Amino acid sequence: MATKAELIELLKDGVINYKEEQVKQAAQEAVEAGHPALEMIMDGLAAGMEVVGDLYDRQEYFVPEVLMCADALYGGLDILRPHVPKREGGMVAQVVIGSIQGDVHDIGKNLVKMMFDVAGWMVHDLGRDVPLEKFVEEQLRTDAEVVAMSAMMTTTMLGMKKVIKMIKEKNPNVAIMLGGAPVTKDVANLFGADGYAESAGNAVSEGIKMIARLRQMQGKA
Ligand code: B12
Repeated sequence: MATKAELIELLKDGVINYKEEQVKQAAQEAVEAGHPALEMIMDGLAAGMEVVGDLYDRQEYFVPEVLMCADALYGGLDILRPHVPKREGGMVAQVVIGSIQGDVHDIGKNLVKMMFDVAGWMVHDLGRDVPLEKFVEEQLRTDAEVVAMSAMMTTTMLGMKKVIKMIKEKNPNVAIMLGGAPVTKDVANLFGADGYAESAGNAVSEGIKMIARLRQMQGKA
């Protein structure tokens, strides 16, 4: 029986070297041994995908390899995700989330979605390559307090500025959060967003802070 550290390494290595079966087996073993699923996801699967990003940037990997790595990651995520415990007594809030129009990158967005979900939020996931107006429509339909958008390309991130303008025109009482590799705190401020988080790990705490500010402004604090 492999140790927790060995399983994390197997998950990471399996994503990097697109060994989907290895990832699934390690994920299953981690579940059976009762290891914390969230740690397995973040330190194993997500950490592996970060290495894949570097390999792609260095042109050692190309699109086909990256797609196989993503398949391996999702293979493990499907097994581990149901075992991440939901936090009890968290803030009850709603978030609309999606990857912006033109952008099919959704791995990071799905990790952020998972963090909101396990924190007890009601998550409305629009998926990827989401038309700009869809964010506005979904916010109005659900009356969600938070809209979270992900962009992984410098070209697509410009769409987020348009969405912010459209949403604020229709409903100023919404907190909008941005994220994704090319997005920085400065970009988020420049686009008129209410929040920004660098990683899935701090997205929920940023969301809670945004809602607190929103409620304070509305005199509901
Ligand atoms: C995986 C990947 C793909 C996969 C996507 C699979 C999928 N289902 O997502 C595939 C192969 C399909 C792909 C395609 C393309 N890709 Co690509 N891809 C990547 C790669 C290698 C890794 C991205 C990733 O998943 N990282 C791992 C996750 C865990 O990290 P993350 O996404 O950054 O997310 C974290 C944070 O950013 C944050 N976060 C993310 N979203 C959000 C949202 C909120 C609200 C918050 C708070 C936080 C947050 O939290 C996450 C977890 O901590 C990057 C390289 C890189 N170094 O990032 C290129 C990269 C993003 N791709 C790039 C490009 C150019 C493309 C293509 C145009 C390539 C092509 N020639 O066809 C196409 C574009 C297709 C399209 N229209 O979108 C460029 C973008 C360049 C730019 N700056 O504009 C990059 C940077 C590579 C490069 N250096 O050139 N790609």
